Parts: sequence; C-alpha cells; structure tokens
Amino acid sequence: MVNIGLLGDISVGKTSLLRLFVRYLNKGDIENVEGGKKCTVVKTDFSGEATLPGGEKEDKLNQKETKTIHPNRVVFREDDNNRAHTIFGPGGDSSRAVVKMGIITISRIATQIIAVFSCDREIEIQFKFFNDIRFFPDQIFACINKVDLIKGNKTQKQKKLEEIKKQIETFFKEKKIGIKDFFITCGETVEGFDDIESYNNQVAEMILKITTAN
Ligand SMILES: Nc1nc2c(ncn2[C@@H]2O[C@H](COP(=O)(O)OP(=O)(O)OP(=O)(O)O)[C@@H](O)[C@H]2O)c(=O)[nH]1
Ligand SMILES: [Mg+2]
Repeated sequence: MVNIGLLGDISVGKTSLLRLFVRYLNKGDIENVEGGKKCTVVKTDFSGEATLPGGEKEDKLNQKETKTIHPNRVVFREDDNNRAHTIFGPGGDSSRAVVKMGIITISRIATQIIAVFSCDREIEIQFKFFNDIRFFPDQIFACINKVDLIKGNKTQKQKKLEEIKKQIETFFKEKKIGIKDFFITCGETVEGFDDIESYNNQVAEMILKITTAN
C-alpha cells in the first residue's frame, strides 16, 4: 500500500489532478493509458474544499471557486492484486494554521511525495511553500502542471520546460533531496490545446507509476 502526498503552493492544481484521476477510474480510461490497468475507487473525500466568496477569488484568470482547507483524499484499488493506495491532497495556503496542519500531517504519513508546480507563474515563488516542510524523504517526484499555459511555439515550450526542471532539481538538491522522475501534466480539460489528451493521461500515468511500482 502506497500513501502519496500531493504537495504544492496554492492553486497549482492539486485538487484538479485528484479529481481528474478519479474521473479516469470511474470512466475506465485508466485502462487505456501507458501502464494502465483496471482500478476501482474505494473512497473519495473532497469535503475539505471551501467555496470562495466571489470577491475573494484568488485566481481570477482560472475562475477558481474553491480552495482546499482540509486534505482531499482518494483511496483506490488495483483490481488484479487487490492492493489499495491512498492519495492525499492538502491545501496550499500554508499561511492558514489549519491548512498548514494538513500539510505537515500529510508530509509525515506519505510514503511517496509529489511536489506539484504550475506553469502559470514563476517557479521561484512556488519554492517558498517547500521551505517550511521538514519531513521529506530523500527522493521525491515532481509534477509540472498547467503545461497548457506555457507560451510560445513547440521549441520555446520545450526549452521552458527544461529550464523549469533544472530549477526544481537545483532547489531540492540543496536540501539533499533527489527527483526520481518528472511528470508534465494538465489537470483540466482545456479546449483548443492540441496535446491535451496525452497531458491528461500523464496524471493517471504518474499515479500508476508511483503506486504500482512500489
Ligand atoms: N489551464 C489550466 N488550469 C488548471 C490546470 N489544473 C488546474 N487548473 C485550474 O487552476 C485552479 C486551481 O486549481 P486547484 O485544483 O483548486 O488548485 P489547488 O492546488 O488544489 O489549490 P489549493 O488546494 O487551494 O492550494 C482552478 O481554477 C483549476 O481549474 C491545468 O492544467 N491547466
Ligand atoms: Mg486543493
């Protein structure tokens, strides 16, 4: 049984990634991704989402409507061997004591950590979130989300992604933490973005790779 902690700054898309994964399980798409297999949702808990009052929308661009206060949780089972795994997605607003408590708890009980970053703002700013977390394994995974929001042509996007990877690697290296693998994802079904399906699939592939290999 693997406990995954999805950790990252506010609004990077942790809850969206979890919801997308649940959709893949419920619709059976999970069997069609790379390394896919039949899995079943055992339990989901998104009750820790709080609706933001209209005026307080933190992410006007994305029309963000909720923020995570208490950690989200998804439990699923691999059908062939009956192994169950849990993914926890605490909120990112560590300035709130109750949210921070969730982050600390999850960072302690998770056996695998995915550090989530968003391409819609500077990566440097998103590092601050990780400076407060003391309990981290030596090796973690990194997820670069909202890939649809990187500007430019294919070559420019590729270059930007390589830069982001290097920044992330350097930041964690100073903390003596290695990055086992990078995943480039899109947590939404964005229209007019060519490679959307493969980046949506990456979300499911990421979770399967981490759980079924451990
Ligand atoms: N364009 C785009 N938007 C995304 C993507 N993933 C998430 N979003 C949007 O980003 C906003 C924030 O998403 P959440 O999933 O709530 O982010 P979060 O990290 O759970 O936020 P907190 O729990 O409050 O820290 C929402 O408006 C999502 O629709 C993506 O891949 N691309
Ligand atoms: Mg959330």
